[in-house]
Amino acid sequence: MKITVLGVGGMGSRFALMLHQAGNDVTLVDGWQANVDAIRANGIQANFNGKQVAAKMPVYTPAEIAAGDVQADLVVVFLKSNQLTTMFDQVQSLIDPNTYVLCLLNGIGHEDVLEKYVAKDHLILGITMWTAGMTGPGQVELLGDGEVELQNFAPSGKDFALQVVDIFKGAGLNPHYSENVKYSIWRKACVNGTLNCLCALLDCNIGELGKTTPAPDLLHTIIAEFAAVAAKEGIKLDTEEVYQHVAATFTADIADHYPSMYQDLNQHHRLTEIEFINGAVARKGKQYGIATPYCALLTQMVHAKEQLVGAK
Ligand code: NAD
Ligand code: AOT
Repeated sequence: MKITVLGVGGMGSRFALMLHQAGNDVTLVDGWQANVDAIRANGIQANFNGKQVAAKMPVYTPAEIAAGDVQADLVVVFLKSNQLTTMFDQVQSLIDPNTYVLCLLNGIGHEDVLEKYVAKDHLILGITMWTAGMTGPGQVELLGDGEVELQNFAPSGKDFALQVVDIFKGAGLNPHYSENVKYSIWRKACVNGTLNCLCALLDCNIGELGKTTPAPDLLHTIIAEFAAVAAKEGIKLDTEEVYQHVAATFTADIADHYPSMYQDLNQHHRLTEIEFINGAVARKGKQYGIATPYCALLTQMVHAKEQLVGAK
């Protein structure tokens, strides 16, 4: 299977590296020229659980994709939510009627964007508990372990989704076939809707957040808002199970992790995915007549901080 990783930041580098190390045919596409140049010169360079590794794979810019004839059986997307439309507009030639697209991005509603570029029966959705961080162009830190949950968006995509599960298993990515990926996506959105914005605003990592006395109440209240909105979309979140799932990260290996929104806002002064996480819940809450004051406030606070740090 020819695999293309679209978006070779922290997570794209992790998945590309692990799939490549397992012997798969992996091609990279990225829109950050300095990153493409560094990967072309030195490969993806990673601190992989304390061991320095480097791996070279073919790498292209979106303009090179538009001008060439690179094709993929599977496109694994690891862009930021706010980059999806711009990038897919540029790389449409990568996706022919046989190409499947797998989206493991954090956030809610990415299928609405992706359906414009790939047929529903070639769309695979999911979430991942792996983490990653960029330390410079072509350089990433890949610490700890994680897992993946995925499912075909339309019933006819199941055989291909199961093939992806097998390939990911071979690469040590700990995949599980999800029987209800929408539930998985909302459950993961609760992880990001609590940890990402709170760590970014409070300037701390997950473990430090967990040691503060307001943390349990903050988590419960935010998760309750996500659950009330999800219920309107037919997803019944088990709020206590979700709370335990999020709170478990406070003392797990992942406690030292600075969530991607912290990395974007506090380290790299980049715009965040808040509109696709708490912002999406606040918008949907308004639409359904459900009060979501914490999500609305957190969204505004993150936007205020984006402006204060001059995020781009
Ligand atoms: P990332 O920001 O590292 O990379 C995404 C894209 O942004 C890549 O194309 C990258 O080249 C580009 N980029 C990165 N830094 C840039 C810079 N300084 N200037 C210009 N372009 C730059 O994103 P990520 O952390 O890999 O996240 C991808 C998706 O996975 C997101 O939806 C995220 O929420 C999700 N996710 C992230 C983590 C994590 O630990 N990082 C964990 C689970 C899920
Ligand atoms: C994370 N982190 O999803 C992953 O950084 O965006 C992120 C992210 C798994 C468990 C806890 C946090």
